[in-house]
Amino acid sequence: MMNAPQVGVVMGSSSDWEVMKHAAILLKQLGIHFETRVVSAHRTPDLLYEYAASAEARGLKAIIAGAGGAAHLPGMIASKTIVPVLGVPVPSKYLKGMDSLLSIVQMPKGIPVATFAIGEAGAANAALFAASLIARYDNGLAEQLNDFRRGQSDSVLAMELPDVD
Ligand code: RP5
Repeated sequence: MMNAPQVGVVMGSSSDWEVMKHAAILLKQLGIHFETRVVSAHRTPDLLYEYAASAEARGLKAIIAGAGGAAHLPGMIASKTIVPVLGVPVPSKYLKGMDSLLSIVQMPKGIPVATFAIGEAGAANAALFAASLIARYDNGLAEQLNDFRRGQSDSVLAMELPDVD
């Protein structure tokens, strides 16, 4: 079980990967074991139920779920598991992800989905949030997160602005 995934990164289509890979990149950077899957709420509903229903027993600590359009994937996964679901609205062609955002964030009372920003920032922040959840019980990871924050601060402190002509 040493290398069992702690975080699931799921998305409605491989076309979501360009956004969702930013969650995977950060999880990898932090040394968190994760798995990636395409699970479509409306095109593979049986797979969705199986994935969500088995998540807790498989040891997942968080599920990052990204989808675009009528983005019911995060909410439907949350309906079948008490593992925390972190929803990432993927930008859509016509409504630019506003549809995805509202579909994910407006969960009716009783089944929560934590909702992140539209696009890459949301995917990256969902990974950092999953790391924060796990770090409550993992001192090594907590230290890594603090290092990450320090690195960010250092890079901003080192920023220089151009002179005016
Ligand atoms: C959603 O429909 C997916 O999450 C994706 O964002 C969107 C388009 O899917 P594809 O037509 O690219 O497979 O289910």
